[in-house]
Amino acid sequence: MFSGFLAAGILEKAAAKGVLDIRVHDLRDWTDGKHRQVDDRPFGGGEGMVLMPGPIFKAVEAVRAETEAPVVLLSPQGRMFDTETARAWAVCRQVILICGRYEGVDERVGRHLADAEVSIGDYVLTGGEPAAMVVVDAVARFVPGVVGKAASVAHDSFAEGLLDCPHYTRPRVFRGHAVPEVLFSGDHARIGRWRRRQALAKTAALRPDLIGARPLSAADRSLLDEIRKERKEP
Ligand code: 6GU
Repeated sequence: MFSGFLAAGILEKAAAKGVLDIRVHDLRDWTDGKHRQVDDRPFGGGEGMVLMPGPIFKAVEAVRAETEAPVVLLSPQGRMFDTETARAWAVCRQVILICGRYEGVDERVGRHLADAEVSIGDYVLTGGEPAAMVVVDAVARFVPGVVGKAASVAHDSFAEGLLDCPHYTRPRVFRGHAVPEVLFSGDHARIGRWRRRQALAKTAALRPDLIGARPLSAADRSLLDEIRKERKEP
């Protein structure tokens, strides 16, 4: 599942440059017995199988190279993964991600091995692997040297707590839809204000929760007031 993800694009280039080193481990390498069993039936009965703690503890103990490396269990029961968490993990020399599978993971993994339990959204995946790829990608963007221009990370959606402003390229008119005139004005201060206003308007319309989440500058507050008046809202 991971080979295509790691063999293309920005992550592959980062690995080739030596700024990123993503390793994938198979829990079955830490099992005993010829069946290399990683799961068993749930105590108390019920549907499905549960990942046993033994192979997971052994695997983490074997791959841990930094005593302070955060150990993260990926599960739909976790705290929501966000940009702040991505930034925090990007400065760690090692992060260990455990992918849950089947009906679940023995509770002792979350309680006594993992430092954090993290979910990528309110939906259930068949396993933690796609979630691990999401987390790896989001964290990698904050690792110095991974994204070409540090400025492109600094201005992305959520970097400043707002959704990103719209972007346009050629052609100037596409199927009758024209690019906003301001972008051809050559007035970079005006373009900057327009972009900020667009970002604020989009965030207020689609993600009002983000607007309340952090303090806004006086300039942002007056832009928001304008936007709200135009939308005839209180
Ligand atoms: Cl981290 N794992 C699984 N299995 N499902 C999820 C998830 C994680 N985050 C959201 N849904």
